[in-house]
Amino acid sequence: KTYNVAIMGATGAVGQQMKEQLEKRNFPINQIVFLASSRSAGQKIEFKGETYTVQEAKPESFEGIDIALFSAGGSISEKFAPEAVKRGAVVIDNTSAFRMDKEVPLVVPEVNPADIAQHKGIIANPNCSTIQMVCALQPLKEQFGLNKIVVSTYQAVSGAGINAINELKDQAADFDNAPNADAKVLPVKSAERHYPIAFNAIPQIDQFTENGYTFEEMKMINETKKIMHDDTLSVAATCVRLPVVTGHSESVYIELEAAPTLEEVKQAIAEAPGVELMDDPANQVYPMPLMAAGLDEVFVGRIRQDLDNPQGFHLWIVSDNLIKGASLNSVQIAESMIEQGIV
Ligand code: A2P
Ligand code: 11C
Repeated sequence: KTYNVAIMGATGAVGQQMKEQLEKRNFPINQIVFLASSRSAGQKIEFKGETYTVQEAKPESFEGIDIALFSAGGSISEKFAPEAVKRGAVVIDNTSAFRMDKEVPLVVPEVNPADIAQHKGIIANPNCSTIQMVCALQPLKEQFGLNKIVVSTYQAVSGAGINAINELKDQAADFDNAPNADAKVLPVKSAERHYPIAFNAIPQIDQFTENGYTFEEMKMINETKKIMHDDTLSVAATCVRLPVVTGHSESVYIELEAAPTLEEVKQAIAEAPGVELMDDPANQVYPMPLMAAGLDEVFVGRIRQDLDNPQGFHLWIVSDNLIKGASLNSVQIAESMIEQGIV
C-alpha cells in the first residue's frame, strides 16, 4: 500500500529534512504535497527526481491526504491540524501545540510505540532535546529503574529555524564586533531583547514561564514524564543555546533505582535501538555535534558513575536535532503506524 503525504512547512529547516527522510527511507508514497506560506508558494522542490511546486497551505490542501507531517510553528498547527484531521488525514505534529493534550499521544517509537494506537487524528512529535534524552535513558529505566534526571543542554541554532542559522553565520563573520553584533532572532524572536549568539552562550531557549524555567526547560520536564509514563520521575533542566549550527548536546545526571556497574550501564546503552555508544576516553572518543550532524543515531559517551552515589551516573548525549530530534522521529512514527496497521 502507498500513501498520500503532505509536508506542512516544507521550506523550513525541519520540513526540508522531512523530505530528505521520506526519500532516504523510501517511504511508500503515492502522492506528495509540499505546503508553506504564500511567501514561498511557487518555489520548486526536487523529490525523487521529480520537480514539485510549493503550494500555499489552505484547509482544502489536505483533501485526500493520508498522512500530514507538520512543522510550520505552533499557531499554524493549531489552525490547520484540525482541518487536516477533518478531511481524514492523520497529523504528525512536530510543534508543541498539542503535545501535552491528554487526547494526543506523544511518541518516540523506540520508547512508547504502543501509544500511537490511542490517537484521535493527531500524534505529537516531542521536542528535539527531549527525544534524544529519552532514547538514551529508556533502556536504563527498563533495566535499572529511573528516579531522577538533571540535564543541562548545549543546543544548536537550527532548533530556532533557518533565520537563526543565518543570524549565526552573519555574526560569525565579524569576530571583532562580537559583543555588538546585530541580533534580531535569538534567544527568541518574540522577546524584547536579543543577544548575539556567535562566540556566546545564551541561557534562554524560548520565553520564560512564571516559575522561572523557560518553556524549553518545561517541555523537557513535562514531555519526558509523559513519554516515559512516569509522573513521579524527578526531572530538572537548564537549556542553553550555543553557536553550533546543528546537533544538540546534553550533559545528563541520572539516579537509578538499582546500583549497576559502569559496564552494565554501557552495555544497556550499546544495545538500545537507535542509540550508539561512543565512549573511549583513553582514545579521546566521545560524541560531538560536528560529527553527529547529518546522522540518524543518538550518540552517548563520557559515561561515568557518580563518585558519591553508586546509583548516580553522568552521560553526554548528542544527536542531530533536525533528524532524530524532528524529521526522522516524525517519519518513524508514520512507519510505526503502518507497521501496527493503524493507517
Ligand atoms: P515559508 O517559507 O513560506 O515562510 P523555519 O522554522 O525553518 O523558519 O521554517 C518555518 C516553516 O513554516 C517554513 O516552511 C514556513 O514557510 C512555514 N510557515 C510559516 N508560516 C506559515 C503559514 N502561515 N502557513 C504555512 N506555512 C508557514
Ligand atoms: C530549539 N528545541 O532547539 C527547540 C526547537 O517545541 O519543537 C523545537 C521547539 C519545539 O530551539
